[in-house]
Amino acid sequence: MSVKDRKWWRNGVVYQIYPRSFCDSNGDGIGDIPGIISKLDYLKELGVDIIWLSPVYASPNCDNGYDISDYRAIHPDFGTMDDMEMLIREAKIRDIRIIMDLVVNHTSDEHQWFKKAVEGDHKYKNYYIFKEGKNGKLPNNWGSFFGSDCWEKVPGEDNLYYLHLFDKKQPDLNWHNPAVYDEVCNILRFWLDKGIAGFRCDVINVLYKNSLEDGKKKIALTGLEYYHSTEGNHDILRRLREDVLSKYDCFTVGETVLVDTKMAMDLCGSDRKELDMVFGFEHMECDQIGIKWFKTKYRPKRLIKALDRWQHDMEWNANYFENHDQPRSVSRFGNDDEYHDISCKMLAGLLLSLRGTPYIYEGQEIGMTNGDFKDLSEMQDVESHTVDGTMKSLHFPDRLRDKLLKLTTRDNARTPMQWSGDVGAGFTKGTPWLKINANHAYINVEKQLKDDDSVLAFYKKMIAFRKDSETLQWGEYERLKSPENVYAFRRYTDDKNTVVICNMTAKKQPVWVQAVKTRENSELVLKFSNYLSDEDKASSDLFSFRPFEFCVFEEE
Ligand code: TEU
Ligand code: CA
Repeated sequence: MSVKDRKWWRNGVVYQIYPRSFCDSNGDGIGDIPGIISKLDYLKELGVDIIWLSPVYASPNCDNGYDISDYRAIHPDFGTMDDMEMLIREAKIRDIRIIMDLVVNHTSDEHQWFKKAVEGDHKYKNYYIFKEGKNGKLPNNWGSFFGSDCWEKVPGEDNLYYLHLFDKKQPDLNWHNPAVYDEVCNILRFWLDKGIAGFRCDVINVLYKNSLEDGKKKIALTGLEYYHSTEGNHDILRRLREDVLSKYDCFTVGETVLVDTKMAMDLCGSDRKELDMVFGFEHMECDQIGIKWFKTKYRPKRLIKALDRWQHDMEWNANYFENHDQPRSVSRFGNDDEYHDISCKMLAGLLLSLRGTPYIYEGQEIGMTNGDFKDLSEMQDVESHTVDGTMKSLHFPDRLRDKLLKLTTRDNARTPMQWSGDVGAGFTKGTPWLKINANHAYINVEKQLKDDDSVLAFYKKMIAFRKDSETLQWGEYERLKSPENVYAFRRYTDDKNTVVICNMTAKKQPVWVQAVKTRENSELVLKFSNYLSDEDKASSDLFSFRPFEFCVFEEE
């Protein structure tokens, strides 16, 4: 499928900032907006066009800002509204746009709407989903995304509960109520008028619940069939676009949980007029059994298969290997030991060669690894603590519980950004809110800025290479034949053909490169690679791909 419309958000490189962990300007241990402003030049240098800012709104922080108590206020930990306006201005001066997180499946239980609702105010009661328990039990058998049930008793009531698909401090909004729709339209306008260039829309395909019946029993997310990508949800997305978003030069990327490519196309195909692109999760599931807390051995061919399916089926992709909910990609799909740098570079090359908008998560550009937590006591993630409780109640052996938590905790991605090798990692002069990884001593920005062969330098070069390449930015995609754990594909336009080959393993892999050219009298010429010495390779037919080798060829 081809996209004719060359929008800025299609060839832009996006960088996700998790504000708490990015840069602390005042020594309270928490990253903040002035800290972000101080790093804009760094981002510009890297080649970033768009920043996705995770929530900076007022919040009691039970889920680090994904529990919003005021959509129009900045959390004092992060700064003031003046700081936010300054950030938008300073970014604009550098030609960087900012998108914000839109979290409207739920609010915080400390939002004034919810407070008024539980005080009995009729108007606001209809903003949320309340239901009576039945026969001394919860209103239904649904399960939450954080691995618990999803009903909490309303304080002061005998038998009245509210629905929360996430934490109990995140009550779900009632999207059957037109007043909720109007509130959200106004919130969108408020930020768009301030110069925000779009939104990353949190769990945006579970807003509209068809009914509150008991669901078919499953190990996790019982009840999903009643609220997952419902017709009512599609309708909301279409109306938000028509009524508000289409009036601005902005875009939306939906975080759409549990969708296959068919459902994803229904959410962001250009004919649908709903979202502009979505984050799929299939490639994130390639090392798990059923649900995300059960990890299995990573096999590259599963990752390749998922990536290929999305590349092939989607009109346009939002490509990512990391975000604030996922373990670090080098610890997961690469090698965070012997082949650290080279595997990071291969993943960078791959990410920036795929068809779609690339999203880089803070720290990914220097190859930050999973956290080095001793045990749960060093983790802050509300999900990890809830899941731990559930595993305990199911009598999981201690060692297994500990192992699964370390592999899956979202704190793996949330450890403070490693700016330098100093105490505090150049992130803070105070005590960091979450433990800094000890490897900041040798994995850090300061060191990599001085090294032409660093992961950071490679990201810079690869971004620049992509920006120079018509095919990588706009070309079509086709998978090519290759050994099982080697990912080979071409990106092409009518007159240009670019071949990308990634060895996804730590073993050598033989590949007949010239066998995949499209014309008889042509040759595939090596243009870019993550290894320094490639002379021996440039003209040979049988390439022996070294561990995690990544190469781009042009057909000439
Ligand atoms: O995450 C939604 C979500 O379902 C998952 O992708 C997430 O990994 C979660 O852990 C479920 O297993 C979004 C946000 O990205 C996440 O940080 C929030 O906690 C969540 O929504 C609730 O707002
Ligand atoms: Ca701070």
